[in-house]
Amino acid sequence: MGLILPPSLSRRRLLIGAGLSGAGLLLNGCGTSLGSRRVGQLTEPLNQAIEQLLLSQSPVPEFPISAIQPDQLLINTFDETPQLDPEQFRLVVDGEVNQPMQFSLADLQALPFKDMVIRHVCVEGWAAIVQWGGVQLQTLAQLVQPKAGVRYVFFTSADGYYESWDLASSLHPQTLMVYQKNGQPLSVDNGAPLRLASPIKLGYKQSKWVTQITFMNELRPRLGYWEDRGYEWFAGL
Ligand SMILES: Nc1nc2c(c(=O)[nH]1)N[C@H]1C(S)=C(S)[C@@H](COP(=O)(O)O)O[C@H]1N2
Ligand SMILES: [Mo]
Repeated sequence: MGLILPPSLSRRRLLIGAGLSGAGLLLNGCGTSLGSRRVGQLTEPLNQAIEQLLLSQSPVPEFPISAIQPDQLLINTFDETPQLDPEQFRLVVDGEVNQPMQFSLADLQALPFKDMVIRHVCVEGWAAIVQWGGVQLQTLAQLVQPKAGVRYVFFTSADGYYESWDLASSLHPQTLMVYQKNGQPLSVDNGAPLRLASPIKLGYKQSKWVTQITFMNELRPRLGYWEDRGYEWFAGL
């Protein structure tokens, strides 16, 4: 199944907006650095509250490639590691949106690519400088068009893990859904096919094996796997 686009947003328009030819995109779906382009240039305006958020957030300073610490990122998984077939994988993006969609890995790789070198910080007392590569969550939001009342985003993972984030943090320019780590395809242990990565939240907010992203007006009843066991919900860095 291909990328389902809303009627107002043809694939052609998306490609033109992203500055790519269709052929170039098919041959080289990732690796083109279009991350600096404002999402507003990509499609039509979102609702006003979201436009406001996109304009108000400035990026956290990143590290040079030479600062990456490939051996410092420890695997931290609460239970069994799920094995997802990347060919069958679909990311569902739904909830309080005008246009629920689902994305194959190829669909995600055809969207504008962004990478970043940031510090991952686990509350258990370790940290690692990592390069992550994928798609901005704000790009996905742009496609599904959250309704005016949306304030939270809920992430469902294949291992039973779950997380919720405030909308502003979710739409931060460095909050990414990633399929690459340190320039390589993401490993299963690190969350393949798709995980969250962001420099503005602690490690436990960064869900691995994400299969569903749901835009919501209300937060409760479930906050997050660790939050429901006493950890802080906002978990900002
Ligand atoms: N689905 C899922 N996501 C998860 C976890 C998990 O157990 N399951 N652990 C979290 C914690 S506490 C951390 S520190 C990071 C670790 O990511 P890594 O294993 O790729 O280093 O993943 C986070 N995301
Ligand atoms: Mo963690």
